[in-house]
Amino acid sequence: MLVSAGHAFVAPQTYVVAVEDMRFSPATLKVKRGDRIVWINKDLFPHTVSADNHAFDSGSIAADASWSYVAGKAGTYPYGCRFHPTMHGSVTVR
Ligand SMILES: [Cu+2]
Repeated sequence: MLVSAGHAFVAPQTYVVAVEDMRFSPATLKVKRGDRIVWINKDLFPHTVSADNHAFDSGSIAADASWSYVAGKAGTYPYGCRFHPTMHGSVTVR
């Protein structure tokens, strides 16, 4: 176990968000800076993962494909799918 200045070092984690049935699941996610988030498109048509403030944008994710992003600046990032305006999610970075 790595210890730095008396604080336990917490290794970056990977979180998976399924994109399925026109939904992001889980729709809300809390992560730490440096954590990786992987969106996996389980639908039969493309989706995007596009932050409202343009902090990240996957572009088109084909069926059965995935896209990942490493969380940067702290904050809350609502996002959606540019192809389907009813799809919404949110990532909070601590
Ligand atoms: Cu979509």
